Amino acid sequence: MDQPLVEPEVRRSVDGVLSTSLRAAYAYRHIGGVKLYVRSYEGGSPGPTLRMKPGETLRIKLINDLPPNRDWLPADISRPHQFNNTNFHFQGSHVSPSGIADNVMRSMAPGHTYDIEIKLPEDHTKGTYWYHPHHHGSADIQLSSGMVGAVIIEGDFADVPQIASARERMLVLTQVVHDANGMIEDFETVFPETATRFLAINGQRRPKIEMRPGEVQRWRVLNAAYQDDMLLDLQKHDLHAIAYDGIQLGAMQSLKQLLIAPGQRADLLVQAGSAGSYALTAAPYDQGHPSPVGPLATLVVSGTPMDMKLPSQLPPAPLKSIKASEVTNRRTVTFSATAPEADAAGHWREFSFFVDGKTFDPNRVDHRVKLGAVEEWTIINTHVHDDHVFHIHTNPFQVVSVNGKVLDVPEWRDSVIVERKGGQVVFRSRFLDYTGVYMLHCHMMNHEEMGMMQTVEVFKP
Ligand SMILES: [Cu+2]
Repeated sequence: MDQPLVEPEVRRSVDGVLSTSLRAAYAYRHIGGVKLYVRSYEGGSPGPTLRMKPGETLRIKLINDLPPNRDWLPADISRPHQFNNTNFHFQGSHVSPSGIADNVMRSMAPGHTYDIEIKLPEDHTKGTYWYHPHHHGSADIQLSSGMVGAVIIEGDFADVPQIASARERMLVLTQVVHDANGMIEDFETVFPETATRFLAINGQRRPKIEMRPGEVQRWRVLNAAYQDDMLLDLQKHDLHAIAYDGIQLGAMQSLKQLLIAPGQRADLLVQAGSAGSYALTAAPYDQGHPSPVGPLATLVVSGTPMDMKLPSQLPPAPLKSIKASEVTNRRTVTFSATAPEADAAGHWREFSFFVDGKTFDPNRVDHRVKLGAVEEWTIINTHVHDDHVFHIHTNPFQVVSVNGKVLDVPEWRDSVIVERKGGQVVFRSRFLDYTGVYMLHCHMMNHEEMGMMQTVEVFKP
């Protein structure tokens, strides 16, 4: 504890291509006085941060060095299984979901090596994205083990001197869980809503973030936690959001606290106050069960003051707002669950999680969307006990209303909280560039693993 924050290793593109390997294997990791032996990328957690630009290609050789699976495929595939299968998802990217690109239908078996090639379009939004495994059956166990990493698509805010000159920090937030042996070998280790032992940033427990008085830093915050929301609070400091989910905001939002759901990103400007130590914490938040709380880091402000300023305005948001008159089709998606009376204290086998009343079936197409469509979707959560986090691949969406209340400024996202007891989120999305099959799901990985996921097929009519 109180060690300086260490940022993940950075791997960059060269001549338009980011070519790298990513090895999935067990590794020993020391964190906050605990020794873990868990599935990892490149022997650590988080994995390397990938930095590239729009128009470039990401080429990964994914080496699955995990041991063979020793269990068979269960009759019900929404029972966690075969924890050593993996694959690769580039979350938030607007790229092909097919072939060897951002295709989460692929199965990467232990003992084998796989090529991944993802081409970013020239006009891709720039900001903070991330990657993680997405194999149904094992994704939850692998994420909760720390198999997560950031992707930075460079070039946003280049014309805003107050942001361009700010020191950048990559902050990857995770929930640390493990069994008595420092391992994660059973779904029971991750499922109870109270399973979290402590929270971590960049695989460190309560590191120290240093700033000078008056200094402005840009914090790229990624909630890579496998299950829960975090309500971020920086003692005596405001958090100034400039982008969500890798998409620039048109105006800075200054917040006392930031609620960030699993899967979401927030780019924040922080201006250090006077010399002193300030706690960055996850404050209490009720998401149906209490979200995990506790210290994340300590901001230590010291040294010669710096004369820096927050920007007075931001450039226009990069994606064009979708007007109601553009909408060509509407649909509704309902999240629901059955839970025992004891809810959070219940055993995972007592729960079921559904989208539109069904658990996930990779051989079924749940939504067919015409290429070129502009759609308005209403997401409803009828589950009484829990908020859920709607996430969809390939195309971001613009949230226009939450619980019946129209947002003053519609918000682009790829993941959004849908509150319990009938909470509703309405968004609009364009399906213009890519055909193929991809996923929508709850980004609380315990729920996704137990079936709260659907397929979407975009087809050329
Ligand atoms: Cu959920």
